[in-house]
Amino acid sequence: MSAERRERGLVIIPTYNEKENILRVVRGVFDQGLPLDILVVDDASPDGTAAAVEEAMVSERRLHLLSRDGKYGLGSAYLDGMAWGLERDYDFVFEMDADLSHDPRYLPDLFWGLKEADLVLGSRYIKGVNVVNWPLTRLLLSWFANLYARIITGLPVADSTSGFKGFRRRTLEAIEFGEVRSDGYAFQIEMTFRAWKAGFRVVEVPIVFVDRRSGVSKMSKGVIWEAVWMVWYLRLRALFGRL
Ligand SMILES: Nc1nc2c(ncn2[C@@H]2O[C@H](COP(=O)(O)OP(=O)(O)O)[C@@H](O)[C@H]2O)c(=O)[nH]1
Ligand SMILES: [Mg+2]
Repeated sequence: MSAERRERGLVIIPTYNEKENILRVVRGVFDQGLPLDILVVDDASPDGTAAAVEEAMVSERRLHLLSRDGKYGLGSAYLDGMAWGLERDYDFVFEMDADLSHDPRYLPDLFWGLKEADLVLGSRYIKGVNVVNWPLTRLLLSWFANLYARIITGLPVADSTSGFKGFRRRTLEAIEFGEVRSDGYAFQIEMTFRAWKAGFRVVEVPIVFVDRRSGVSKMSKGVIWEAVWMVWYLRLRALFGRL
């Protein structure tokens, strides 16, 4: 690899029924003027999200689509997308929601953050609380979930459940995808925990998270319980040197 080669990134956007949002996010990402491609990982959305993406791909070479034949969950969508990215020569891989909760204008902060770090988290809780339009109950749940995860796992970050983040290639290469157990919010905690335990440098940059205006949440109550148990699993595995 030559030293002059410009580093490139892949933004993975998982979708399930995001037809109303996806092309706006795609546009917002490309508008940042960064050397980024996008991979949409769609789980056979009944609303035709994949068809909308395919149509846009005709005039946009940097847009890619991975179509899966059923709804297999967010964590597995990301892992499939990450494997796709690692098979190609991307230096950075980003995670981003399709519902405009993650404003593309923060991508430069994540992107440039990766020049210094191995994992950069877009964090809602480092400069106060930066969440817009969530009911108080959901905000409290998220905030306490982060406190709980921090206490149980020791992971020194303010927002371990954030799904807006970027990995350096070597960080992902060090994680054994077949060992990753979780799928919802716990997936975010688990990936960050594994990277941190492997000795990678994790940095947080502030973002403001805005709840979706179109479409509905795809997260079930089950993903909360998954996270409650998963942090103990991670702590115990790490304690016995199995991570
Ligand atoms: N491919 C895929 N994407 C999913 C799945 N579940 C959620 N998503 C996407 O993951 C992102 C976050 O989900 P969302 O419903 O907004 O979760 P919330 O913000 O926590 O309510 C969105 O882009 C969803 O379309 C899934 O099973 N498969
Ligand atoms: Mg959302």
